[in-house]
Amino acid sequence: MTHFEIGDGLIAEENGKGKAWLDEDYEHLGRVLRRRGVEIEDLVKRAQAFQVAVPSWGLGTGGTRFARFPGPGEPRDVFEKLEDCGTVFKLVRSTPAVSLHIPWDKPESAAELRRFAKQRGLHFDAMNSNTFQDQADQKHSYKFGSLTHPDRAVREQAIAHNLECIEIGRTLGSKAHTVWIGDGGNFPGQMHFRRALDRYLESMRAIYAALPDDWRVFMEHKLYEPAFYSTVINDWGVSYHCARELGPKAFCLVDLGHHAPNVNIEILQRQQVRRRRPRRRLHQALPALPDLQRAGRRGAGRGEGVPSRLHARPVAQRDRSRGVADGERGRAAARLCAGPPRGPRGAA
Ligand SMILES: [Mn+2]
Repeated sequence: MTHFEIGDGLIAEENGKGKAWLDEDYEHLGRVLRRRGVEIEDLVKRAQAFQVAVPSWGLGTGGTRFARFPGPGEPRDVFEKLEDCGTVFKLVRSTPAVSLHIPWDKPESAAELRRFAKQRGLHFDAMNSNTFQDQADQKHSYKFGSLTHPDRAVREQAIAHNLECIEIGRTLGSKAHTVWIGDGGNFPGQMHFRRALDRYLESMRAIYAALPDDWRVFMEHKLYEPAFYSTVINDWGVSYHCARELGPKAFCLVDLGHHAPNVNIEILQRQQVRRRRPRRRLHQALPALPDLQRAGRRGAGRGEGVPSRLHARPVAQRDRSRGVADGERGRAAARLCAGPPRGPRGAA
């Protein structure tokens, strides 16, 4: 079996081709910014602090409801996926984390996987559970729901799966868990909306209780899919209500692709940040308005006291990927085009 890996030499060679232009542009931009009282190196530091986790399921061809057309060289197991994550990281320098899906990428030995990742400079971001499809060995079916299923035995199975994800994540060094459920109804009258939500909260409370103190749990809403008529966690409002009910470790996951057309997702995301952070605390911590705005943006990236995490729109429907709002994405893309990293994190 041939093994191909993009080496550091090739990357350096390709980067070298554009370096003269990059230096010229960088110097010019530095002068332009200095005229406005902004130091370019400060901006570079902040841009380099921005990091994105690559989802383990984003490295192969995604499925559609009709077919899947894999290409040559796709990773066949979780180790090959991590090798690919390592390559992505080498190329873009801003993706040191991997978001793992269980059971698709369930490791036989989480400790071994953690070592393998570490050798490539990678660590593990949020875990992701799956109660939206049946696995070969499971006792109860999720056809009619998981965490909100009327049958307690099904809910307990779904809760147990989430606890297992957290347990694997502890060994991997993860600090967060993501829950997306496909629970919903296809027809009016099929599901009792209020009781389904009650059951969701009851199940989530059991998951929340198992969460280590320094972990966070992200709840992902989705307007439709797979159910066509109603979805239990259908929008940010329901998600926010649940986060408030559960406690400070619970956050809303804002996937840019899971809203009705024309919803201004940036606004609702910022408003959620505002709701979560009382004004009093903001004023105490941040005396001046520019600082306040800056802190808000930092919070969106790192989630410090911020009730949401972003998924990027272009890959949202099937292959979920942790990402950023359009403006941020523009900046990230600009950085990808800018060649090798500069400044303090150069060798990271
Ligand atoms: Mn999503």
